[in-house]
Amino acid sequence: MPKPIHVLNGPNLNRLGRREPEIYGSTTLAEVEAICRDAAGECELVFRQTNAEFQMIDWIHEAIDDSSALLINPAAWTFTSMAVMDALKMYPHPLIEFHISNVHRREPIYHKSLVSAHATAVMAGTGARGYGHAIRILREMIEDRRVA
Ligand code: DHK
Repeated sequence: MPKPIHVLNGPNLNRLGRREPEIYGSTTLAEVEAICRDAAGECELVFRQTNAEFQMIDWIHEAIDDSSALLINPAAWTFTSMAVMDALKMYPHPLIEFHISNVHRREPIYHKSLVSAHATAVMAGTGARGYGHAIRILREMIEDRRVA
């Protein structure tokens, strides 16, 4: 039985839909989860969000041991957390760093990711719909490894 794809979301993403809609759009986190589950098809999916850094670290450790791929939107921790970076450095399977907004067109504080050097791929600026595309890409990456 293949291990699940894990989708982890960082701080303030629980407020999607109400949070700066001009930047993040009107899609809620629950709708993002539905987008992910639809894209996952028959693949098992673990979908989580936290505002607590220790919880994110613990979930990354769980994904290291029990997932086939990881889609993470670290949100603000992308730019601030060496603890999240150090945890993601241990991740051995396909990993996509995802941002709803194009962080490179925003304030300079959003331009230096601590995560990107440890990700298989980075997606930014697609809007919430990109979560579904990221899941489909991870499914293909998992399959590529299986047939390699
Ligand atoms: C979400 C956040 O909360 C910000 O801190 C990031 C990211 C951008 C996003 O676009 O999904 O900088």
